[in-house]
Amino acid sequence: MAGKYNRSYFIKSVPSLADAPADDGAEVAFAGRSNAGKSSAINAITGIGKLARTSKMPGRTQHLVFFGVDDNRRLVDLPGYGYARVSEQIKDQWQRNMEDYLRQRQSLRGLVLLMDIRHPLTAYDQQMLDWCAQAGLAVHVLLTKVDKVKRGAAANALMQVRNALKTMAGQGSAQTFSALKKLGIEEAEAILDRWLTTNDGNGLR
Ligand SMILES: Nc1nc2c(ncn2[C@@H]2O[C@H](COP(=O)(O)OP(=O)(O)OP(=O)(O)O)[C@@H](O)[C@H]2O)c(=O)[nH]1
Ligand SMILES: [Mg+2]
Repeated sequence: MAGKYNRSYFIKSVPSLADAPADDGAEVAFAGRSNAGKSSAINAITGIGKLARTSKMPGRTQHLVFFGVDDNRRLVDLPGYGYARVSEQIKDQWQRNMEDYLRQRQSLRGLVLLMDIRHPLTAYDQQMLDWCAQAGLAVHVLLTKVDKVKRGAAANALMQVRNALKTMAGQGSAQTFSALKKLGIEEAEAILDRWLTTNDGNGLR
């Protein structure tokens, strides 16, 4: 059902986990290489065009950005990685931030991992998958910008990623996605719905 996320709102943008909102309720995070389309995907799924800031210039912000879906549920736009021109110091900081977040965040129900369909499974993507497997965290891969490739190439990339996910200990799934053409929104929403439904069976209305 469309429109479940359309009342989402900005909560806060923080440089590290210490400043994050209270760790209660349920949360889903969006991770991926800089420029993969994390912020665009959040905007497409919520249907709120300028909720998350998008940019043609990768690697600008290293903040974790929290959005409320309602009082108990959040979406998080994580810092992008793999941008060559950031310093080693920032890369180290990113690693610490991500590991802390994935290990410590109690309310985290699953990770949406975005990969540009033209360059899937980079070393950093693999590292994210490994961390999720170690943490027993569910992962759903969005192969973004599917509007940029031909049907056959899209199918190949999807197969390649699904094969990589099979080797993971945790649960993993994948789909193709386009924020631009609004492709794959309902499939992605269904995953969020499942993850964000709390233990008392209290789903989103
Ligand atoms: N063609 C096409 N372009 C897209 C799509 N999604 C995002 N983009 C473009 O890709 C660029 C990066 O998108 P963002 O959503 O800002 O990427 P991000 O992952 O949030 O990047 P960082 O915040 O730097 O980590 C922008 O120019 C978007 O317009 C898509 O589905 N199709
Ligand atoms: Mg972004």
